[in-house]
Amino acid sequence: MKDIESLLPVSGISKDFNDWGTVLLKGALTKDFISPLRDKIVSILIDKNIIDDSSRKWKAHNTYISETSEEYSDIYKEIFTLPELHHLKMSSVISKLGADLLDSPVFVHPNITFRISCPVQEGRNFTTRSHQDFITIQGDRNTTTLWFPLFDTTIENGVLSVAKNSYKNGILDLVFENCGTKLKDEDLLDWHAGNLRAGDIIAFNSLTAHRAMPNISNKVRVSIDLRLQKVKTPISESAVVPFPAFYKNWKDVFPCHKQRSEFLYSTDLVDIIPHSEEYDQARIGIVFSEAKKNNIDTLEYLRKISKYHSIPKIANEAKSLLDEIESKVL
Ligand SMILES: O=C(O)CCC(=O)C(=O)O
Repeated sequence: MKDIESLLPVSGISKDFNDWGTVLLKGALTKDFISPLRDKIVSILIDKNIIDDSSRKWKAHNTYISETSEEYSDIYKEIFTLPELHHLKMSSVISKLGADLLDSPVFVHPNITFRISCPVQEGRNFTTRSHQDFITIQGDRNTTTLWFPLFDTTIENGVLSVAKNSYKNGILDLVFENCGTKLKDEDLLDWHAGNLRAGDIIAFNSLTAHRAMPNISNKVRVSIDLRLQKVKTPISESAVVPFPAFYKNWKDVFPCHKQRSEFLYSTDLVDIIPHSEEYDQARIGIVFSEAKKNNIDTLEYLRKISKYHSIPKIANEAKSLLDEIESKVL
């Protein structure tokens, strides 16, 4: 694996980004810019007993929150409604960075995402496997993610790793891997990772392969994924609504009119297109066929699909496979 620093732009941000499908933007955000959100998230995680109150260093308690737990839903909702999270996506700092990367005015996706990655434990390693975002995000292939940690993050702490030039070969094949899928030929890719400071950003194209390093430290890693794309390009209908498993619509996220007028903006600048399930079928098919062999490593993924998948037929199939394995094996 190569050092992430070799993804620092040399010929210009948009030129290198366009060429490599990823760049490192060092010190792109100031501590003042991210600390209001970071402080709020720290308080929530202390409150929920996920991190240790005394250290202020994100030291994890001996807990593991999986994305299918009730606890995760509560934390998700609490963080997703923080004004500080939505201020961030609406900031001119972000749209200026996006414009520099894509050489065009940009539309920032309303669905800003955050990740809470707990240290891995025996049998609980849900580290993000290698994948391409296009499968789930869809819309314009040049949709770009800005990924940044909210505090200094090391390789041991589970930083994100990206594969230079990997966007050039379209959609890549997947294989089954503990709890889900990974890219079949991931070992052939040109991976880059390294320690990041709070304020550093990794930008990558929606076809760029990326994965997280396992969090083998004793600290929780919290990071943001913020997506944006050139104006007047297609965007999937699913990218402009809040996470459907938790919210019916934006009014549900922001019941108060004042917040709605502050945090919701027009989608007129992009061209909304239907979301296609076609791209996700391969991934789900791989996991379902593994589940039919009673592989218990599929359990967490089946829980996720049965709980969150928007197509009832797929969610129901995941649920019945889950019940079957649990009755046979556990
Ligand atoms: O932070 C992670 O573990 C994964 C991030 C990711 O997959 C993304 O930003 O698309």
